[in-house]
Amino acid sequence: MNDVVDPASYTHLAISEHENGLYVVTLNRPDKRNALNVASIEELIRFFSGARQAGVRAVVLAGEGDHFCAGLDLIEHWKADRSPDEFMHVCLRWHEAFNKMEYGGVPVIAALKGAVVGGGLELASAAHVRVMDQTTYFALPEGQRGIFTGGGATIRVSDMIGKYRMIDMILTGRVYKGQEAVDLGLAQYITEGSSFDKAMELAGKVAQNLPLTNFAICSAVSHMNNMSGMDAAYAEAVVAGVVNTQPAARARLEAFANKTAARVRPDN
Ligand code: 1HE
Repeated sequence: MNDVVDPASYTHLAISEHENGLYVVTLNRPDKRNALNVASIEELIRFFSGARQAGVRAVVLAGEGDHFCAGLDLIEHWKADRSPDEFMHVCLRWHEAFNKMEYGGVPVIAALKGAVVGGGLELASAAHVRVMDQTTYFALPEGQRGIFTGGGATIRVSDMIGKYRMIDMILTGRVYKGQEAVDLGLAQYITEGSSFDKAMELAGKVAQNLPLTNFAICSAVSHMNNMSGMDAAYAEAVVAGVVNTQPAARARLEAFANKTAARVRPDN
């Protein structure tokens, strides 16, 4: 077994393999509401850096217990009494982890419940798809804690809901939940029942796509969003040149031509 997907090599993450290269990665510090300590971030970096090469085709990212993630491990941070330079490097490791998720080319579907707050929201925002349930709530309590976001909220949360809503969240501690959170873009799906079950269903579908196609979707779109329109159009043409001519796509195109492939219907 590739080391990267060996559950025994993780302490703060639980890793389980399901069919078709689907993996569930679970934050596994429920006693601490899955707060992100330094060691958890290092484990996320390790998994997401090697996932594609280890044959992972889709990931459901979940949290053990009632809450997805309570953000930065405030107790560890308080006890460490870090210097500015030390905390800058902590944040750079967070960016390393979350960039590996967003740009790594393996689809990540977050199954959200309970608190998705502070760094927990930053983590969720690095996933490609977010599924919430009726217990899920989103907040940026940094303002109240006397600190600031350091795991990419200024980029990804602003991108999801707009700069001024993000500023309001961190300034006033505003909480979003329910359908309003979906309407704003904090999640793409809300479930009556388990967000995990829905995330698994979506991941199962996604894992059937060709890996190179998923790589493009879960890497190129983010890169292109960082480019000028002209450069993004050029890069899109290059990526489509590679992806749309891949040998594995020919069988799918042929099935469409032969009328054996599923058609796109309103109830798909
Ligand atoms: C923690 C953390 C944590 C819980 N760091 N230990 N994030 C926050 O400001 C959110 C802080 N947490 C909470 O508001 C609440 O804990 C929850 C709403 C998430 C859950 O409430 P509850 O009543 O279920 O649990 P609890 O009793 O508050 O906490 C249970 C234990 O988890 C307790 O530890 P214990 O050893 O005393 O049992 C808590 O100390 C521990 N715990 N949350 C450390 N966050 C890169 S910059 C990012 C900046 C941020 O992320 S700021 C946002 C931080």
